[in-house]
Amino acid sequence: MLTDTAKNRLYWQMLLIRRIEERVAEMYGEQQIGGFTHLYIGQEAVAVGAISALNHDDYVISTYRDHGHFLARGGDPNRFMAELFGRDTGICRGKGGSMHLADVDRYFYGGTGIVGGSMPIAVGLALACSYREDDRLALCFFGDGATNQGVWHEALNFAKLWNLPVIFVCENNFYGIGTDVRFSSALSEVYKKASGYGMPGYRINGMDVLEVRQLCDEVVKHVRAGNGPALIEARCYRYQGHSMTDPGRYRARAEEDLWRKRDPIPRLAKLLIDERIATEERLAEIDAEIEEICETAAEFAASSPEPPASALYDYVFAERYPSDPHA
Ligand SMILES: Cc1ncc(C[n+]2csc(CCOP(=O)(O)OP(=O)(O)O)c2C)c(N)n1
Ligand SMILES: [Mg+2]
Repeated sequence: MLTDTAKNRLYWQMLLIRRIEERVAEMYGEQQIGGFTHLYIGQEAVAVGAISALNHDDYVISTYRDHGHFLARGGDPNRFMAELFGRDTGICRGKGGSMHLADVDRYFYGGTGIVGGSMPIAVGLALACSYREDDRLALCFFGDGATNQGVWHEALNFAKLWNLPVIFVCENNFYGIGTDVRFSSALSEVYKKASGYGMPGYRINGMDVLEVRQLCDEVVKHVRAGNGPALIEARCYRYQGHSMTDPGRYRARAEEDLWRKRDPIPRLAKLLIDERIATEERLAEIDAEIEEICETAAEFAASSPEPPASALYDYVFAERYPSDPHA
């Protein structure tokens, strides 16, 4: 059973992701942010529900749609926005951008532009956990499109063969760019793919943060107890196009409207009010607090310096961090 404080926290985190991404879209329009940017709006319940079930030192690995995962892991909104602006104060000193957020202090290993690329990283980290016998696990996010990549199948096979502590979380939003999952995947019910590798597979409503959290609590316990990997398919929907440059004309308007009615944020707001955990006034205050955080983040990013030209070759090789003040 979750405490009232925990439920409030889930709400707060989902709203932060929603509002900060709305700000990202605005900043992209103003050309403050360039390059590829993939919004997570609509899918917030998956990141927040799943990551909140972890310990602080479990590993989280993400895709290019990584803003929500980074923020749900407790990443700093200022350094997040500065990274998208390509500034020196960004979480990766402006060299990663939207698709390559990483925060090693929070065991958040990124952010990758390669579809399915999160899988072998997660399995490698889980192998390290197993080798060290340190009771930690890795949680790996990916999309429905990734489940047709060769590396996806290799990763599941290896993870089960070595009985590694890794949870694979598929965010099935039914599309890989403009392609409906039914046209790209021979088996579009992703959770069933787990049986091909002898691991449990679960399907959940990814628009309900409490359902995501509850299932993840159980799966985390199961995996941490040494029972090997598991696969979760969270069915969800991205409200925007694939990336900022995609007008998304391949989806029926009626379908989009249907999923908007399932929005995870008003859903939890209603529950908080019905269960007398929060009042309308308190929810309005939370909204105002978050607006302030987004405003501060945008100002921080805009007033931060660009990386110096002398930093061009930093981080090219892992052993050399010449201009890193923390080195
Ligand atoms: C190996 C590889 N192939 C193709 C691409 C181009 N690409 C970028 S996103 C994408 C769709 C992936 O869809 P999905 O896994 O469902 O994730 P979603 O975007 O829906 O979150 C493709 C094909 C890529 N980045 N990497
Ligand atoms: Mg998809």
